[in-house]
Amino acid sequence: GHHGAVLWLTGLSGAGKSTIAMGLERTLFERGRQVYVLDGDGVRQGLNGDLGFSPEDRAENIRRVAETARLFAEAGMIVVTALISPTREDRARAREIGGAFFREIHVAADLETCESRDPKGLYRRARVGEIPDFTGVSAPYEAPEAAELVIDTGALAIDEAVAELVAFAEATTAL
Ligand code: GGZ
Repeated sequence: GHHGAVLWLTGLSGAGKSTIAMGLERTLFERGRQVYVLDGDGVRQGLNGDLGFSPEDRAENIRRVAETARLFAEAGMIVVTALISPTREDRARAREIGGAFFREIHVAADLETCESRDPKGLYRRARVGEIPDFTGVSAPYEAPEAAELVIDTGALAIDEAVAELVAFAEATTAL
């Protein structure tokens, strides 16, 4: 059989969290698994539409997504979250909420790589002061020290990164 999980992706803006989360969702769906992606960008349009990017608001964003993810995981789904979740403290709280379902996955690309990609032009705008408190530029990102999985999206192609995540998800949710 199979059981639920919370696969908690953390990493800088532009590291590829959403892209590989969607790749995982597609692959697992094709294999008949129940999988759902909770994307920071998406939940900030609805459930967390009242929250900004202060440390307090990020903490609340992360807490709500962790609680939501846990509900889905309890129902047997594989939940993939894609939030920057920049502080160790906030991720430790998410881990507590997720309990045995929780797996931390560092989507690791260094700042230089993410900034050179800059798919939405946000780094450029952050550098000229148009976006305050931007993670990696004017707000901190604390890399995980003991993630269950590190995916080097600076070096891997998208399909290779997705394959690593798929293998991890299959292994961690098989009974
Ligand atoms: C970081 C920001 C900011 C600031 C807007 N800092 O790459 P994106 O654009 O599409 O995704 C990022 C998203 C980050 O939201 P999260 O919910 O993942 O963040 S956290 O876990 O810290 O709560 C980015 C965009 O929102 N964005 N302003 N100041 N990212």
